[in-house]
Amino acid sequence: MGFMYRLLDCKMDVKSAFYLFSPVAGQFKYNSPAMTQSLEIYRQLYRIRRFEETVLDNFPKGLFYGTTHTYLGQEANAVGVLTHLQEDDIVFSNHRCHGHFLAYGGEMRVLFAELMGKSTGVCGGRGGSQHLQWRNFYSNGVQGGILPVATGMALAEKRKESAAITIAFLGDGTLGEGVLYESLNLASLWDAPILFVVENNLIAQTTPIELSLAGSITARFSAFDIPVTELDTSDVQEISEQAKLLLDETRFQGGPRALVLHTLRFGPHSKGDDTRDPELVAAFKRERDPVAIHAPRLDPESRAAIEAEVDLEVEFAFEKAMSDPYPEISGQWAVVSGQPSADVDLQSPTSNIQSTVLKSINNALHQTLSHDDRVLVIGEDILDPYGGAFKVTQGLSDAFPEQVLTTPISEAGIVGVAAGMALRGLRPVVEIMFGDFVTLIADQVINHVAKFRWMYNDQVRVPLVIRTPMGGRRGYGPTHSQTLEKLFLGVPGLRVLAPTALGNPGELLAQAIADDDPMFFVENKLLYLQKLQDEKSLTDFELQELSSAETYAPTYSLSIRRAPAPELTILAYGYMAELAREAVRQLAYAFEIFAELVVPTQLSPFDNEDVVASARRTHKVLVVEEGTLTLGWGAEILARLFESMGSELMQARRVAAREFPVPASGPLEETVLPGIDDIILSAREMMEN
Ligand SMILES: Cc1ncc(C[n+]2csc(CCOP(=O)(O)OP(=O)(O)O)c2C)c(N)n1
Repeated sequence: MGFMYRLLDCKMDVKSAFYLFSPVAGQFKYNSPAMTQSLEIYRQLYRIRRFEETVLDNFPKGLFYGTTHTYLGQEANAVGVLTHLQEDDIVFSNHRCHGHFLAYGGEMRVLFAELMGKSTGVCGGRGGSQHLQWRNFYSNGVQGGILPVATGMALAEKRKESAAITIAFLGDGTLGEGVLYESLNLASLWDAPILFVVENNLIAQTTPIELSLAGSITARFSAFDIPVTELDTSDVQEISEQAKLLLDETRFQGGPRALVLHTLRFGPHSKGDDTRDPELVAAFKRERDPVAIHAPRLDPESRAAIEAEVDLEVEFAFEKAMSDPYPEISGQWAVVSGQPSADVDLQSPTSNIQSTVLKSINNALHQTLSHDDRVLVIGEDILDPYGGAFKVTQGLSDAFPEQVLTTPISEAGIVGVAAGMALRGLRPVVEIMFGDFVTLIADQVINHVAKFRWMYNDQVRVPLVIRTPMGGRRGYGPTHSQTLEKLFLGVPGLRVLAPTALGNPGELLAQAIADDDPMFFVENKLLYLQKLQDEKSLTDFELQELSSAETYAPTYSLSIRRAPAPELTILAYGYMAELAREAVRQLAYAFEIFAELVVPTQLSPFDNEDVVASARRTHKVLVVEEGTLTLGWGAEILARLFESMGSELMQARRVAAREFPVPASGPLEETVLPGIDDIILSAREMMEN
């Protein structure tokens, strides 16, 4: 069957939609459906060409923000592959995304507007050239990071039993990123319906492939048992033909596929940064121009008509975008105070005071898994009978084998995959075995998970929870004992929660799972076996739940029963709140120093009000944390208190870990980590001053 006839099979919903709404639609008289396809393909190639030329021509005029990575010379790849898309299929693109976006069916005007930073842009001017989201099209500008996310999307669609498949684009330079290989492993292990398209243009920014790539490109995919096809052409027909076969295989047989396209970049990497010999680039243009290769297949009249129409479309789109307004930002970003999603049937996990923090969290996972099949628990070694390194997931995989997924040791890959699943409507809960390994997920959390909602102009949600045990005092040594949540405090779009033994930690987790925004849920290891505390069990204390912030994450206040009014505010979270409670008790009974202990369960974004209210009563604040002192949570809180209270805050101090890696030896660890005595000493010194 010839190429033209194969094309007849393809459904082009997105593009036909574009065509219907195009300002130049309906002006053609087509001879046959095959000819229609050929013309349409030329239109797509030429649209990308003209769009990108216009961008490069106008950049020096200062009309666009940031930078651009044009798709000149590579047009046949996007058009050849995406011509076979079905309506629900997903495309995840990279920094060089304009061609993919236009071939997906995106309008020129919104893309110009996005580059110009206008409110009518694809993402309202928030994303710019590299960060686009429209329908099932996504792009991000961090090399490699998109690949687990795209894999997760494919897996989500598979789980939902939709027919949608995912296509992810990457360049040859991105073959150097480790997270790609985590993604290929997961995609192959879990049979993700995804096509990886490598566009090998022989150069990454200014680094030629000889300096960046060892070994074979195709062998990289074969090593993971991913069938791979290689093409060295700029002919859209050849690419389209192969892509159709691979996409059909992915769609109907399942599992990942790879297409390696050897291609050539005609323009600079971004704007004025082409380090290649101009003669070489000129030769590329002479010999491998996708537009020139396809053009002779059209009769000259139709071709001229298409070109005239596209030229008009470019002009019209550019002018419209130029006259569009700029966006504005007003107020705070809403994720400061999260609320559980309305479409989640939130069953409050029961809290039993005989229970421990661990049982409470485990119980919440049981209940959410049983009530909502969108909830998945994903992590390393979490299956029964082992049930996770700290046993938090014990019993889950026996009860919900389909919803509990054990993974390879691939922290970034797991979080990326879960992010993709969350973007497509699932509610994954990822366990990172030790909090120390969150360093490996930083790119996923900071550049993907936390950014997606805002960067994509509020068009998406990422209901993802990342749980992890943090902290020392178990003798695990420098890489298994740290308190690293400060790395994620103040990341816009991410909420950091830390349960304590107070109240119902399981309920806090259930609410986090029901929330539409991403959560980082920090569980201190030493809290796991602590009994839950309530007013009855805390015989010495009055316990109050403060509720000035509009969030389900409570802040607690503890003060000694029937004691004089507190003269000092102590602020602590997680396991440090347990130590601080004992310190408050001893301060009262041994030294007649009365303190109010304030215990937040939401660390970031942090709502000051409850602490300020307490500090206005005591004028003295001591902040306790298990992480290192410098630039920590306590520094931020005290800065905020000074900003709100000025000289009304008479004394402020921090108790935190000393600036060492956490040692394994017990006595050394005790010296480095803050303890009850440190809190008492600081409190006494403050009161003596
Ligand atoms: C993680 C990361 N490192 C570096 C960059 C800067 N950067 C942007 S594009 C690029 C080259 C990418 O090369 P390749 O994957 O071959 O794609 P191409 O630009 O050739 O399309 C680099 C280094 C980035 N965006 N992300």
